Amino acid sequence: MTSKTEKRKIPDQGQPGLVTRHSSLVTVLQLFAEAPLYAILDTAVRPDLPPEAVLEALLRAGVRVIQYRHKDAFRRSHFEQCAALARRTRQAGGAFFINDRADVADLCGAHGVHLGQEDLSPETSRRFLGTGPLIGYSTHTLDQARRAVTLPVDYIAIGPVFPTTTKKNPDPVVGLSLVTEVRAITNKPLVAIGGITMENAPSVLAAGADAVAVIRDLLAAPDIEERARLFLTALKTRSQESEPRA
Ligand code: 3NM
Repeated sequence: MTSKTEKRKIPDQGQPGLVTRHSSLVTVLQLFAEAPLYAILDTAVRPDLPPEAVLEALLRAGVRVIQYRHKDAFRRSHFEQCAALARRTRQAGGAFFINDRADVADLCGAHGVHLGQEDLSPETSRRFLGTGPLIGYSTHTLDQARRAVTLPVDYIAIGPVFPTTTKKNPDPVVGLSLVTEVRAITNKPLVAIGGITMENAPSVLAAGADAVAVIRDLLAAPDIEERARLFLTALKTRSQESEPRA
């Protein structure tokens, strides 16, 4: 059996905040600059579709950062599925995250974990994962974001920006103004989430987010690949108009 220490020697998990793409290393911010759409593959939203098919559609469209969101029991089949999805995303030059659980992300060989405020803390998750894997962290207030800036996390999420029907018991809507306020306090990659649609997504980047995280407006589309392409076209047009962030 491979020990944890040996596993840490795998080159693509050996440096903090970096993602292996073919033979080169890129940061999550570079992936967002290429494709500012963070797709969340929520297993409860499209139980009719195999996650493998959804992932392929997203990768074909050019999405580079994908999260697997599974709020029910994580069975052996989910581990096997996520290990395969992580490998496939890595091959395509992207980054694959698992929600909530650093241990599960580690076991699946994911690029990282996305943590909520109620999950194992970023500090403890970092201690468990070591320096290589990426950690994303959800925040819902300016105070939480201020604290997140000081934590060993690779990106900060802020939301819900707009009302959402996807998350159970969402926090109060924060609006575009909080995206701008959080942008002002950090250079960490900033992801906005909650009720984001193709129509309102450009305004979210304009408010200061590096990427928009989307579930329903992507997954509920009759053609997910086409929807993701349209999203990216709308977002790239917007980001080309603005100055790159220092
Ligand atoms: N987290 P949709 S809002 C998973 O505010 C999640 O942290 C949120 O789904 C937060 O794009 C949310 O369908 C749901 O609104 C996002």
